[in-house]
Amino acid sequence: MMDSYKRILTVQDISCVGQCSLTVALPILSACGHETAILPSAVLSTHTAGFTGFTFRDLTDDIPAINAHWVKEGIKFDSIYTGYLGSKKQIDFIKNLFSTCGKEGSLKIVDPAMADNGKLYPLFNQEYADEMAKLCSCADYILPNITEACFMTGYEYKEQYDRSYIDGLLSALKKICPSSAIILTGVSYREGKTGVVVYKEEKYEYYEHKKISQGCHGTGDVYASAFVGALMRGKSAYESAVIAADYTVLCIEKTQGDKDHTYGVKFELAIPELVKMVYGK
Ligand code: PXL
Repeated sequence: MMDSYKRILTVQDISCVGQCSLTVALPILSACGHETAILPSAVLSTHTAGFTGFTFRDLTDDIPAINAHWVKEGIKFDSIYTGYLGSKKQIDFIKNLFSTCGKEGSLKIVDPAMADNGKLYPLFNQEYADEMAKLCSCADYILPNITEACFMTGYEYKEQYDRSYIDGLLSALKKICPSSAIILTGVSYREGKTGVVVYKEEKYEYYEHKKISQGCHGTGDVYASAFVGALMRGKSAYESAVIAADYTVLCIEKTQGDKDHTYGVKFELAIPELVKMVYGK
């Protein structure tokens, strides 16, 4: 039997240095056995968290011509996975990309990478979050963290919360994205633990795992890329969420102890374990 081989388009920025976005997504998706294609949303000298004076070239205006060329060539994808985007206008262009470049039955996966720890990343504002909410409403899967979910829904952000707060947040997300499966990350109910809620087809599941106190940049991109990689290998949403969580924890563990390595995680060192997880039964 021929091995499954999916063509995945990922739309995110190139942060030249910093282990996030495309420099993370491509190796992870390739390790999971997929063909990758890219649409770079912007080119930055580094990511925007913890670096100052970074360059930023917005590639929004290149997107319509790239999209039109693909349509002319009949180029289509099994999945379109978006991460950090460069501008509000770009979000509109991505909606068109979704409707013109997906194969029949293709999966649209949106990681609304724009905020964490109660704050939007530099360069973004509430208008951007509102536009991102509209993109999420077109997606089959969305992967917000709690902060992103709050910015998109207007739900109050809290550091301390219980299950009823998370239930309320999920209801608010379901209202704005009624046909999307939701993978809500960073849901922590007790000290030393965090986890992910998977909501799909009226069913909720929660996977709890170790929380490592050292906060690391780029783990959202590692998580989303591993999730997409596993899902496109035929794993269920919950199985993919578990694989992505276990892999992200391993990546953080491989980085712990190196106090100079704060800008990203050493995800490359855990790729052998990821491969075992995505190819295992
Ligand atoms: O998803 C993280 C990310 C990606 N790309 C850029 C970023 C960040 C986080 O800050 O700044 C440019």
